[in-house]
Amino acid sequence: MRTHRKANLLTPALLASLALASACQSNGSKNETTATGTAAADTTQSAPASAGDSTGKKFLSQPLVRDIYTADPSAHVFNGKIYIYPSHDIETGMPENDNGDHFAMRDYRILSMDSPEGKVTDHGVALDVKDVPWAKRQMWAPDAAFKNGTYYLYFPVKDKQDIFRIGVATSKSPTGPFKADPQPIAGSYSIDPAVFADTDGNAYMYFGGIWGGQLQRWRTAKYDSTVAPNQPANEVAIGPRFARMSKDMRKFDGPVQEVKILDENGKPLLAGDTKKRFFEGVWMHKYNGKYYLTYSTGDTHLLVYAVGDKPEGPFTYKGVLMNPVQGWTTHHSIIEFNGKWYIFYHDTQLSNKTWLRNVKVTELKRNADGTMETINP
Ligand code: FUB
Repeated sequence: MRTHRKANLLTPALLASLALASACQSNGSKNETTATGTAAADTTQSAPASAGDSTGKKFLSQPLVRDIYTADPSAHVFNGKIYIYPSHDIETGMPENDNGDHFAMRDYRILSMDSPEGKVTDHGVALDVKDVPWAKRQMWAPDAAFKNGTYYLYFPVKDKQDIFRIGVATSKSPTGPFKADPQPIAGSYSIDPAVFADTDGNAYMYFGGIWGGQLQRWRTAKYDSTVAPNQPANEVAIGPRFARMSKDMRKFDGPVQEVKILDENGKPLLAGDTKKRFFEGVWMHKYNGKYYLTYSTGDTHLLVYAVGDKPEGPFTYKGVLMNPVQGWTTHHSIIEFNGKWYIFYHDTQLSNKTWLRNVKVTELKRNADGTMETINP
């Protein structure tokens, strides 16, 4: 089940988090506010949920903001500043299930920081589901890009037929507000877009997620709602999708392809290899001329990575980037800032509820051979 893997503990901290959940519901204004949270090492904060370490365990980093719930952080450096495009988690009372109906988000709020250790600013609502003509529900993990003076927000949301599509919205400001195009990107489906701008000026979208992300229902060009979430273990695992972006960044320029992820012997990963195979939350970055495809393994709760020579792959599995966080989902992004590399991720430290998450950041370290150190969050 895409539900709690770890037991919920009813503690005073959890009660505090309920108060936070209630505050989060009313905190939808567009006013720019400065968050009370600070990055990584500061554990002395006094926000209502500061005792939110409901399991008593130590966390590597602290939540970046504490007055709203945020998840799926896609971070980018625009004009020397860090912008985070997260999901905005809310409490809606939807029951937990494998479709992820309990992730019932309705808008996006953008965060910014001058540095990974700096103060975090919450810029208010950047896009609301009610302002997307084709959308019905569940604004999941977004991403953003910048080109020729325009910022692009890419977002997965279910359409009126309850099928995930990927939309695009534009703004002249990295913090919005964003205006959505009247239709989703033609040919798009499933969830978790990640747009990667290569050094040669080409841009690509990676996307997809199985189970509640519906990717298994796209074996052909036609959506088939009858396909079961789990593939037979001996089948080649479903891969993330990849498409080149058009020059105007609003369309796919060419066909959507499936990305191949291979094991160390050059054989495609199998569906039964659940600690290595792709589930959701893909990200792409380039380091020393190599393409690093990082992603979540979903029901085994790992962030792992595979390396390739071209943006379209194939990619060869290399190892675990991050061990499981507290909470069912794990989702991340990677940026370089002032010569260091950082990973933005989330866990459920403030709420201990799978669907009420908080974003975090920590440094990502590499070995001389380009492999990445495993992070214990
Ligand atoms: O936030 C909803 C979904 O949970 C995302 O789209 C997935 O990547 C997972 O984090």
